[in-house]
Amino acid sequence: MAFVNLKKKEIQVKIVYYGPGRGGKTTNLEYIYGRFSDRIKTEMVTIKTHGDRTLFFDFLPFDIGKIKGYDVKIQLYTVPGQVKYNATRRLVLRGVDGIVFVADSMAVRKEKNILSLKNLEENLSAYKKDLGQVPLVLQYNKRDLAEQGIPLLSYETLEHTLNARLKAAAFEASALTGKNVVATMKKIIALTMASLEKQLT
Ligand SMILES: Nc1nc2c(ncn2[C@@H]2O[C@H](COP(=O)(O)OP(=O)(O)OP(=O)(O)O)[C@@H](O)[C@H]2O)c(=O)[nH]1
Ligand SMILES: [Mg+2]
Repeated sequence: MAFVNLKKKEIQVKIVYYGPGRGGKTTNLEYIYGRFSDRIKTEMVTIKTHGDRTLFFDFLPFDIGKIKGYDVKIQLYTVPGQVKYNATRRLVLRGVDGIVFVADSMAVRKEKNILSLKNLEENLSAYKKDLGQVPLVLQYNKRDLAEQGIPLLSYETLEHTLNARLKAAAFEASALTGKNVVATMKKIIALTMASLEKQLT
């Protein structure tokens, strides 16, 4: 359940971008920040990076207005995708309300996507949460690389390997060009808010 401040009539909604290292999680948040910088009053926070690798997390907060008299504050987070940072990944998942799984479409990353999704399920189970129950959107990122002749997993293969059981909403995207980045975000916010509204009533 999201953090509800009854006194301030405010709800904090936590959405986590999860996925394998170098898949494009941070790039998603950077694109969103760039697109909506006029509406996002606070700065995007990047807690420690080494080169362009996330060592801790990224954090992007913004307001989306009122629902049932409550001010809704969306907080987007990314986890560090590198295998060795699992303790941090698990910590960032604490209190999560919705998840975007950013898969890397590159054919060479097929196994990494599968392992990362499995790791997500394991880490959620530490909080007694089931991936089938948490609002979830899959994003098949880096579709733009097809133009450079880089072998990509087809949409069908990605659906089959990652989404056969979950049957979550899925978007083909490019965090670099911005294709479907906002659509992905809008979908996860809509699913998460619908789920929270149910819990609030
Ligand atoms: N061509 C292309 N490159 C991308 C895309 N998304 C991300 N990248 C590049 O892939 C690299 C890794 O992207 P990040 O956003 O840092 O990946 P991450 O998932 O945050 O990685 P970790 O922080 O290590 O977990 C960067 O060089 C990005 O510019 C995309 O859609 N297309
Ligand atoms: Mg990152």
